[in-house]
Amino acid sequence: MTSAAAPAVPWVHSPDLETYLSRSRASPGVAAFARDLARDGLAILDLGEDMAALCDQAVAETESMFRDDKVGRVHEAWRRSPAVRAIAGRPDLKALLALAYGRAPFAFQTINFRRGSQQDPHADSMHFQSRPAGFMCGVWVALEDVQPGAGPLIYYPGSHRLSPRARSAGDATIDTYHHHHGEALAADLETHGLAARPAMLRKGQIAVWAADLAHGGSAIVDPDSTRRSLVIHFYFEDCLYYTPMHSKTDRPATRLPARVGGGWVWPRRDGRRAPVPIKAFGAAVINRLLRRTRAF
Ligand SMILES: O=C(O)CCC(=O)C(=O)O
Repeated sequence: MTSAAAPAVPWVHSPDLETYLSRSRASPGVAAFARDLARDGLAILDLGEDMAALCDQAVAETESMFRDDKVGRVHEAWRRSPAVRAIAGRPDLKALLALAYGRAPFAFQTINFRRGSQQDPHADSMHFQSRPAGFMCGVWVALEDVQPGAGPLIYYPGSHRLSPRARSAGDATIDTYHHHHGEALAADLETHGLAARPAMLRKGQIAVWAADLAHGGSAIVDPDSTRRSLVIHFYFEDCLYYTPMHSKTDRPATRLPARVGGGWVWPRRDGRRAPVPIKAFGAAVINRLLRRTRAF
């Protein structure tokens, strides 16, 4: 650990978690949440009545974005939906993540779903990495009660403790990256006998998952079902952010993440601003312009 204010390892992944929790005087609910996240790699929490009302508002504000049946997911709906923006910026959520990780979180991406994603098992750290490692997490928000036939989110408890997920492309090329890492993860899960568990959340509940946790979407059994949900990806401040798929072991492809709500968060290394390659800067600018001017 560098200091209590900026640990080099997220507290939820630290062997000193219990000492930290007693020192930080976390409420019993928050302490239980942090322990679940440490043990399983995913923890579920209820953020109360007003969260359920915000979920209804988010559904009302985003439903028309799915008018075209081919639209399965909507990126960055926070730009048009005040409720999505409000959920991603909730002070209680940010306080919870700050306590669990020991650094200040910021949301850098939102994705809305109307139906189950049926996505193959993957770990977010295959796409989003940080230095120090592990300062990234996903937050899944149930915008309605999850029904068993609607393709619930699934996760593999304990999989976040397997060998670290991809930190660089290694031998994979950009074209083979997903296949390569998807297969390696599936083999790892089988070797360790880890089984999938469905996350049956009620409207307004959230699931927070660790960057290395294997998760995905199960098969949709009821073809008429909806499974409205919101995924928010968080990084933590004072880190270097990079994309493993474009990185070599000694050369991280640094990212310039856009903060949900506006602005960028400059990557930092050893407490100082890190250089952002011109390509990443250009990509961030183009992305911002496109998101402003284009339908989702
Ligand atoms: O909601 C789901 O079914 C999976 C979402 C997911 O895996 C992700 O956004 O990383």
